[in-house]
Amino acid sequence: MRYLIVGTAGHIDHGKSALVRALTGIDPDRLDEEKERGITIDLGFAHLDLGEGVRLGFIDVPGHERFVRNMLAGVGGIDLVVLVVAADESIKPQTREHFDICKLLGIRQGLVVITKTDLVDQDIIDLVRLEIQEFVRGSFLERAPLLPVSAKTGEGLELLKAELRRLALEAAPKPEDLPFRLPIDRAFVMKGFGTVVTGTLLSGRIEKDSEVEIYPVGRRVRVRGIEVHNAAAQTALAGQRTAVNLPGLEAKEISRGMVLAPPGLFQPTARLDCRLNLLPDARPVKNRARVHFHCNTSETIAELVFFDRKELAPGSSALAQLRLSAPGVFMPGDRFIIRQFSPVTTIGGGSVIDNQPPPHRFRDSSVVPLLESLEKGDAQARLEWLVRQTGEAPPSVLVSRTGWLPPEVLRLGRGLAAANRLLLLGQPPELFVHAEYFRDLAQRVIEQLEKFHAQNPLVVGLPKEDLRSRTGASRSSHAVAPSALLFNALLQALATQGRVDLQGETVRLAGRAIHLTPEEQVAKEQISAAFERRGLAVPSPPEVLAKLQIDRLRAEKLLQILLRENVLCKVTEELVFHRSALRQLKELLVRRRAQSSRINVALFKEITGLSRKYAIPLLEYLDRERVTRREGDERIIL
Ligand SMILES: Nc1nc2c(ncn2[C@@H]2O[C@H](COP(=O)(O)OP(=O)(O)O)[C@@H](O)[C@H]2O)c(=O)[nH]1
Ligand SMILES: [Mg+2]
Repeated sequence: MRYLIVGTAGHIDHGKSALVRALTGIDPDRLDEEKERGITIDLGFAHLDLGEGVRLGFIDVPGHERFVRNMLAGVGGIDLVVLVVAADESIKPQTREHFDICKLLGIRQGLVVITKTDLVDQDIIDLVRLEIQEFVRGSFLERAPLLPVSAKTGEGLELLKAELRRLALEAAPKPEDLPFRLPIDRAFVMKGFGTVVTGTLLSGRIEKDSEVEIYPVGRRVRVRGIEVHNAAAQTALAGQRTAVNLPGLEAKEISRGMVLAPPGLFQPTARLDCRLNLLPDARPVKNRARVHFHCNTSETIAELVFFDRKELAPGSSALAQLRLSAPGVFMPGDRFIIRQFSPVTTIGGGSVIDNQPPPHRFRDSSVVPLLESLEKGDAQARLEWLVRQTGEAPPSVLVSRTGWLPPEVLRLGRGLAAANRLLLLGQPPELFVHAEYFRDLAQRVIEQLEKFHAQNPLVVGLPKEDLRSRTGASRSSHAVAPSALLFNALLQALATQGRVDLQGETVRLAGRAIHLTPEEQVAKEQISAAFERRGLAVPSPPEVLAKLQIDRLRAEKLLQILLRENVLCKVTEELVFHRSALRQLKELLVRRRAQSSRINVALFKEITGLSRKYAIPLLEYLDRERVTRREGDERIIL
């Protein structure tokens, strides 16, 4: 079964709605106001079974220039366009605007219908035919069928159906192997039934009873029912006109432009890097111009920022960033339309290249070529480019940035890993890392360590976390520290290569030892001696350091070295003892145990000759060292 969406296009009153009704038997003008005034205001829907496995959904659009924004909400999902031109009026302004929109949206197939042929003579029809041929020259409709019909007499309708069937069988089907995406074009409440949303399913499939998320508001709901072309269904497939019943929602929570998609899979964004094409008859567009942005069924205001120019000339094309005033879910490849801010006319359109661009340095000359490679590359090249752009990325981010299913992202990632372009860290892969970034980071780690050792000859190494924050990304335009997962893998790799030594949380260059100057050597011995000489009644460290010939900072470092070498031992923040004094104290207690295994503070003070200031911290130290164990006011010597 082939499901395709046919959209009408053309000037008001040229017979679009009448044609849909004549073909399908369904009146697409469903609103009371539309029926009363005889004009189409909002989108209308109908469907037609053409046999041979072809089912068409029709989206009838309003032709009035005031309702182009409604037209834009419908035209995003169409596969085939029926450009309608009335025989008695020929080409009019919205014929042009609608056709421009179809071209900008990259619609590839369709046909032209000359309607109301019953109102004119054959030579007028021939004249209109010539005008249309001129009008579509060089476009995707250049070689398309051009069919005269009358919705009133039915003349030409059978031929039109045959051509639609032929085109439908030729058309490329919408992708089913992507996550589902249903841009909402209508939301309403049905009494006793709850909220219903409708749209054209752009990709994937929606199952009844499955959970969906409403983007960008983040509401999650279970699908209670599905209708495809007005018949209840278990599943809706890509390309089908779909109605979804969502229980427990207020109609006002949901509106045109929101998107139904798998829960948690996508990330709404308000910034898009894109290719932008300006229509030949538009006015030049300045950098930072505000425009109306229409994509799928959504509409918002956007600011245009160019990378390489101050202004875009009519008829030309450029890369640009769009900054949206409201976030939405957009995928690379999505087509959009821009309309001038005021007066509102269609001036251009384009396609999304990057839906989550990192902050660029806008004058950075590498941005444009990189975006161009992302625009042109195949799936694997694009995935690699996205990872390269930020250096590292979890698969979930890549799903959201590509719009592909997680297994597909993983499959392509594994291919790139096999080609040594990426590293996949974690099991199952939690992180994709670009191989060049990994090498750059390794280089930076070594450089940072060299710099650190040069500046701190008296320190063994750098704490891991400090080193990580000093190793910001060099590839990307913004310096972000590598993630802990990546950084640990990096250090492991460097350790395996014998380039760094890891000692707990400290990292140093392999083989790097501390080199003391003769002056420092002397000072170090003086510190050690100063503590040793005083036994347990030690001086305070600042007092010792103040007496040295070298500067305070280096003296502090020497003290640290002595502590690390276990020559000195820190018992509290203020009290540092020489190892030998502590050893003697322990021996004293062991001897004491021969007499009695119990000792209290007073006795401890007596046998050591120490004041309370030293006695209490030392006893607590002995407890920690399991030389003694506290029991009430006393201690047991163990
Ligand atoms: N005589 C004649 N009138 C038509 C034909 N198609 C549409 N009309 C009339 O033209 C008017 C506009 O038609 P409608 O379908 O609403 O145009 P739309 O604005 O393009 O949707 C209506 O009064 C229709 O009855 C046709 O083939 N022959
Ligand atoms: Mg109409």
